[in-house]
Amino acid sequence: MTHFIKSIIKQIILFLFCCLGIPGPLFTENTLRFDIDKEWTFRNASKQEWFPASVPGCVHTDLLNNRLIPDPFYRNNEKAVQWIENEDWEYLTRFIVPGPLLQKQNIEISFEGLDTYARVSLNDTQILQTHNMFREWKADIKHLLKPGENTLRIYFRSPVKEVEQKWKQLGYELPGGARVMTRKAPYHYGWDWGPRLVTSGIWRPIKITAWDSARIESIRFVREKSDHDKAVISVVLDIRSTSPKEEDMEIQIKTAGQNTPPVISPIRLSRGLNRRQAAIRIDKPQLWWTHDLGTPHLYEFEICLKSKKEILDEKKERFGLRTLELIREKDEKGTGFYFKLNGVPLFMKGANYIPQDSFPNRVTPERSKSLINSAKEANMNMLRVWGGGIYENDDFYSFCDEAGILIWQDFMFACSMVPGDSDFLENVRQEAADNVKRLRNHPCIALWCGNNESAEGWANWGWQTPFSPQQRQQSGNDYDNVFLRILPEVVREYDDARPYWPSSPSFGRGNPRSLTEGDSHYWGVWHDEEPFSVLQQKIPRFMSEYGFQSFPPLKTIHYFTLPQDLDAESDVMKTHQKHPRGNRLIQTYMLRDYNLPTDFESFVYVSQLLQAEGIKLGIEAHRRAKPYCMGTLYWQLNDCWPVVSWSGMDYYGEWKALHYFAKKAYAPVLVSPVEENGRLKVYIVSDKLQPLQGVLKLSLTDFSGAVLWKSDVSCQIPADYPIKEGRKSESRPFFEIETSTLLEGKDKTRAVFTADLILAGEITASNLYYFTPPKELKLLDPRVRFEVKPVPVGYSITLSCETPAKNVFLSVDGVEGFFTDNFVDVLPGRPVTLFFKTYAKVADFEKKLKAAWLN
Ligand code: BMA
Repeated sequence: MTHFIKSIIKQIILFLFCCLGIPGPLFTENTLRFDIDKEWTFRNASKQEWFPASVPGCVHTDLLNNRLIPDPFYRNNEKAVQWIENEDWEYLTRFIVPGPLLQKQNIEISFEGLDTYARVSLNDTQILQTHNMFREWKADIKHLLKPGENTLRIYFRSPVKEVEQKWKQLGYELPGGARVMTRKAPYHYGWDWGPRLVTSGIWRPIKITAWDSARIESIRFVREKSDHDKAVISVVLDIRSTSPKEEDMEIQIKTAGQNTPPVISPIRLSRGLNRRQAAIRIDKPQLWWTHDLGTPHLYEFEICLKSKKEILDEKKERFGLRTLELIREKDEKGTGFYFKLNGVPLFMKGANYIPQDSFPNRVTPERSKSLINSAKEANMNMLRVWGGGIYENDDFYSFCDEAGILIWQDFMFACSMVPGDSDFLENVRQEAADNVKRLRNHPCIALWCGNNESAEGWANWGWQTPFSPQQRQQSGNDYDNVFLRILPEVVREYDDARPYWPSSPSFGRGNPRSLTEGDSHYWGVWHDEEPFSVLQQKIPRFMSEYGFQSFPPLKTIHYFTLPQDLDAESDVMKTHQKHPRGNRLIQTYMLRDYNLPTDFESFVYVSQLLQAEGIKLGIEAHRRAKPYCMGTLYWQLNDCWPVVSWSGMDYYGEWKALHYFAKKAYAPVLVSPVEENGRLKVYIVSDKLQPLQGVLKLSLTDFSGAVLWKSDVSCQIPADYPIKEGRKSESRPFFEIETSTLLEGKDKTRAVFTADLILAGEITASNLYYFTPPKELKLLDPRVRFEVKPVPVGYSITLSCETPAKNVFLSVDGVEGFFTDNFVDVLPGRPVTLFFKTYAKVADFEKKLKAAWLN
């Protein structure tokens, strides 16, 4: 049976269903909602044949599902699918709306995401022309919708061809290239970690909403006041009324899980948009905290619009009670930059987030949830949603609300300047308003930031060189219009409680102010080949980017390669390495610290260690510099396809060595040994709000496990930021010694320093310190022993050894599961127990368990 006949039969069934007057599951009483997500077909606009399509979706995934293109992520296929961006694509569906919906006075269609240049027609009448992937587009369709079959047709013009003319007319080349003419995810055009896959399509849902007389258009919560005993929240509603005359109605607000009666507030509405508000009182309020400081408590409200006891519209929304301030106070060294959550200064620990897929429609809520859980698991309390991607789906922010993770939210501009014509500016204003309104009730959002690295590029990267003075002036003005005028205006208008920050970083590298004020991106390590140790010297107020690449796990590489591709320099591997000097930089750094691996598998493994050790060094330096430095977000948390990149987790969510290392380096209490001016110092950095008392157990052992030196230091660790005094505690060393005294008469290539912090009788934090780079260590065959035991959800594995086994990497082929720790150093007399969590029953687990370590 052809797709078309199947579709007709389904439509007939739906029609009969509706004639019987049985309301479908998508209906509330008075405001009716209907998703147009079925029976879609699509075609290349220059061809005849139609194929089934998914909505939400995109051209690439539809072509892939119909087996019309090979998987763009596999081997070199990216190159083979480039033609898609030059074509026009057409989507079509036929649908029947339920009878009751047609009876409503108002019927509106809304498109939550059309990517990008689309002409939308309903029953052969054009209803919209769209030109921004990030906006929500709406049209009144009451006069067009009919009983029986309706036809919705969306014609997408090639986003690349669309701007060719305009780009030429501009007369000068804006940094960023022609993509800057289009309000579409910048990373679709390729990035130094991402393929060029310029797709088109209906990437978010399409809905019809029908109602009589009035409906709630938007909701905003404003925290009026909150103390220990009570909080007052204003609920500000934008209600659209279409009644010709004034009408008396009421707003009713119930707080879920509270025994208090609902708040009822009478209102009078006139035709058009009405802003009305009601106040809710909460006794003994619970605040929203990041997960490291407390519970991310969320209140859920049911908000109803009623007319004469009839419910006209109802919505559920959540809100977290919290204050969040960006504090920038002048001090003797410059100007501080830190966040205060509920009055508590908070050191931000996290990473930069990019879209999880080149095709964002493929990202399920489960994938987002698991990614955010991984961030939380690694003790991160902030992610930066980077400006070259997308404003994420609502569920992404809901998961962050629940997980207690803050979001630094960029507007979607990255590494480019902008055009300045009035259409473009208006388009940007609408985009910002749509997204600020959509996201402002999420407590997780800490700040709105104008762009990524555009100010830095303009000041530092020679962008102005080819410009005439006039063009320079023009481009500078256009930048100011968007980032210093329009975006802050939108934030002020719709979300004035949140800070706006024009650009990340605030000052480019090389500008001394980048280290004394604002946020900073430090890329001297990597781009300029500076040693990792420079991260210990160039300490800014808030490090919002720094990073180093590694290869993804071999398992992931196997998904996109054939055996003959397993070489860093093969064509296929080079397609999956987007930084022009990437492999060379990895190798240069690797040679400094490691023996160059002789096979590809070891190269992959060592690349991960190199990255993890480098970033660990940076994280620890930033944390030791608290409160001068108050945040560290490395580049980057995740990937959008399988690739060699700066990520700590790959496209499949697999943890690289970096994510395991970050988890330890971000732990609430950190023990950090470091050599400074010939002295070995052991810092303790605590993010706990309570004082701690413990013992620091320090020892120096040789590679046979013999103790060469040891010392116990009792420690009174002050509470981080005692709230009452309102001051910030400094991190400081709790122990120090001349390195030469410690090592006197000992072989530093066969010695390791161990620092364990014992709190309440348990090792709460520990760290190891070696005195030479790994390549100089005299590592022998460690004779690792594995003791494996089944536990309720998986296996426990205890590793022990005779001489140090450095960075033991465990893997299990073909079994879904997760190691709670990995890449660990096992020392003689210091066994390590970790878990492989799996629901699978694994026959012969021990035989399947593989281990590798450094030699
Ligand atoms: C930063 C980011 C990205 C880039 C990364 C690695 O500048 O903002 O633009 O992918 O560096 O080069």
